Amino acid sequence: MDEKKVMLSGIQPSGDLTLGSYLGAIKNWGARAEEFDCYYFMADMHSITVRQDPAALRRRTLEQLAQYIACGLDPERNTLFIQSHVHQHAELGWVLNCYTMFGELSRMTQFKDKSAKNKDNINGGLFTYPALMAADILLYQPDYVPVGEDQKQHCELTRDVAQRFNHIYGDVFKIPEPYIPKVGARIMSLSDPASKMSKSDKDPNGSVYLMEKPEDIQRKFKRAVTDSDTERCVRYDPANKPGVANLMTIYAAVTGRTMEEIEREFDGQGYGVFKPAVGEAVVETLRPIREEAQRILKDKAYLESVYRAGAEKASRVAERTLRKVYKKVGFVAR
Ligand code: ATP
Ligand code: LTN
Repeated sequence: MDEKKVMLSGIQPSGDLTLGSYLGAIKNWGARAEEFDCYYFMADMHSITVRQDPAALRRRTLEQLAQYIACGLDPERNTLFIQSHVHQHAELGWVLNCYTMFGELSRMTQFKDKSAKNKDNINGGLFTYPALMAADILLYQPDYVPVGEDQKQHCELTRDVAQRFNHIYGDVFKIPEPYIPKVGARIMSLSDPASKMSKSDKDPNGSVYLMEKPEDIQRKFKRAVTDSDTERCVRYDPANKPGVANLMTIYAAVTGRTMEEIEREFDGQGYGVFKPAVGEAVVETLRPIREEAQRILKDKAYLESVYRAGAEKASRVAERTLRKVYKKVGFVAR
């Protein structure tokens, strides 16, 4: 029997991946392939909770797969798949909808944020999204779900739903833990350090994208909002200097240095030296990822072979859990 622990995560192909998605989530995924049995997917079914252009969604789903591989996820060691290819997600999603409470869903901050941003399309899917996310996770019985801090609430709801189900029917689901990085769990916008860096941000200067050209990345860092205090020194003080703290967090995450080391490195130097240094470190981190993703993206046959094999493996695993659930709730076996 396979004793390896299981890890699983997904990202919606609703926009181009950002430095936030990389530092908060993907960076943690590849590193663990030896130790864990890993499943990573493109959450295309989640994406349509917000209206998408069909051609753009298709293109971004494949681009995202190329970027996963370029970030170090070897398809030989990780199961990479497209959510809509594995029909068990929708099926378990429906069942779990019936075990997720209206009150719980009403408290989700992502629902509140997204419904405020999409006032003309507050659809049922946007509301019940966490039940589908719980299904995404619980189908694979994972031990850990590596995500950024904004997804902690959804992971906690997943645990509550799994515990509720287990309480009624016995041990069907493993109770998973969110796996949130110590540095980089919440990268903020470069133009507004009070809001999260996000792929659907309307302000193009707030987010840095994995596929962006080095000169554009550098320009965004040079223009990054720092703080209006008179001190103008590089010191980690998130409450009073959120812009500088965010840049320090990014620098720490890409260089592996501590906040004290960074303060020492830039001691006596102003933001005019610090900001381009952060930009340069990010450019050098993303350069190999961008180049590799561009190369992989040209090979459509390879990408197809990866997502087909991924869906086959994922489907086999997911089916085992789904069968158990169907039996427990009282569906007649076919
Ligand atoms: P959208 O704008 O479409 O809602 P997003 O950019 O907010 O998307 P995703 O890219 O879907 O978020 O998130 C993918 C993963 O990256 C999740 O695990 C999420 O927690 C993490 N993540 C996203 N943005 C950040 C961020 N700014 N800092 C740290 N982690 C992040
Ligand atoms: N909700 C996540 C994407 C997501 C996910 C998942 C993450 C969908 N299903 C399962 C981890 C596990 C987001 O919006 N970033």
